[in-house]
Amino acid sequence: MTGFVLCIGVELCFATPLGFASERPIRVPMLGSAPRIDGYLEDWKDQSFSDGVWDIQRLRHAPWYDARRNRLTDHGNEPRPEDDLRARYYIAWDSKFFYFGAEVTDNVNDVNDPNHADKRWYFKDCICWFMEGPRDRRNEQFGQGDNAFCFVIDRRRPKYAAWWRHGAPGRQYIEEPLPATSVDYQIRFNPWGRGRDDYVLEARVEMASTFGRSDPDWGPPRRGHEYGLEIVHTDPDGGDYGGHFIIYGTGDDDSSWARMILSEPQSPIQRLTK
Ligand SMILES: [Ca+2]
Ligand SMILES: [Ca+2]
Ligand SMILES: [Ca+2]
Ligand SMILES: [Ca+2]
Repeated sequence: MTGFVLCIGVELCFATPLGFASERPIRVPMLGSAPRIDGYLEDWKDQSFSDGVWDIQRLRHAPWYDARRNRLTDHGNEPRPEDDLRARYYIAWDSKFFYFGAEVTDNVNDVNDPNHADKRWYFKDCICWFMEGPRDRRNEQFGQGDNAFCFVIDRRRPKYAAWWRHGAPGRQYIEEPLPATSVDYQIRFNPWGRGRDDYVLEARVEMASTFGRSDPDWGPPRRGHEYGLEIVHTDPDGGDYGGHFIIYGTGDDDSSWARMILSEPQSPIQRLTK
């Protein structure tokens, strides 16, 4: 007997086609005090959710890995794959905002897109948090409740560098800059003094003016609320479409995104004396 025969009702069949979306959920801690958005994560990263360093070798063993979509490109004279792109990602929440952080090793900063359009963040160095809130069991592609908060790693901070792809009731793929009043972010380059194109990204996005617009069912955040989460990190490094990490999901289908639960505050890891 196969697993498909055991599907009871439409919702279960939708919820489990990819296997990993129903794995142990990501529990994202609430912050007790609001961070300063200054490009330094030390004021909150130990209280946030992070599951360590991601590089292409680790991705290769993740359940959602697909070599066509999780990829790096070779332009000649490349460093080791892990020095082409690797990162730690951080996420937390409070009563008004989601907080996003990343510490990134990248060999080349590339934000020049030969066919630039404001919405083409995925042809530039960019980190994008895909989130559905509230999470439901419908397969949607940037429909109601789906939001992508994208940060192009551009020293010039153009208006399109903080981008919002989202849905709304009856609408998909609305593309616009994040409203200036909804977002705050900082990028700090060469944070460790070993590579001029390494960077730290620190950002916050207001929930009510984003999730509240994409889904009338959204309500102010409470512990236990369930969201969907995927991270897309792009790294063209010259040329057109280039390197991609896709973490916790397989792309735009929100039913593939990980379950994420708003959770209680978390104390930093304590090290023992022996
Ligand atoms: Ca900070
Ligand atoms: Ca790179
Ligand atoms: Ca890059
Ligand atoms: Ca959905």
